Amino acid sequence: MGGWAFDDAKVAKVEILVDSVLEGTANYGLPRPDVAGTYPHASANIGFSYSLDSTKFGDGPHIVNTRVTDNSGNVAVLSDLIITVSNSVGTSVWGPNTTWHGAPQPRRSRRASTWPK
Ligand SMILES: [Ca+2]
Repeated sequence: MGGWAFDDAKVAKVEILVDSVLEGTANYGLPRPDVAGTYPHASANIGFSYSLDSTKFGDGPHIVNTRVTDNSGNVAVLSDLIITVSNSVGTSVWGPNTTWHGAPQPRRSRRASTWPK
């Protein structure tokens, strides 16, 4: 899964939560030149990606949140992303605009959020 986030100063870390529990830290700093078209003041490398191991979760709906912390310690939790896990059928499962690792389709990214100033 992936998205982007930027701050008025600097993003310190992007974390992924599943059902309100910290799952891990996303890889932040990927190039997202497309965002600059909408937000010219955004820096270039504001993308993030995270590979979520769906086998850690039971089948059914789960809530994914992205938690962004800036270098001043300010925290923002982005809006809920509902995903549906279905490990039993042996295929990767998609949430809205979300790409799981191992899925046959090319990566897509969702618009995570703009950062509140
Ligand atoms: Ca800030």
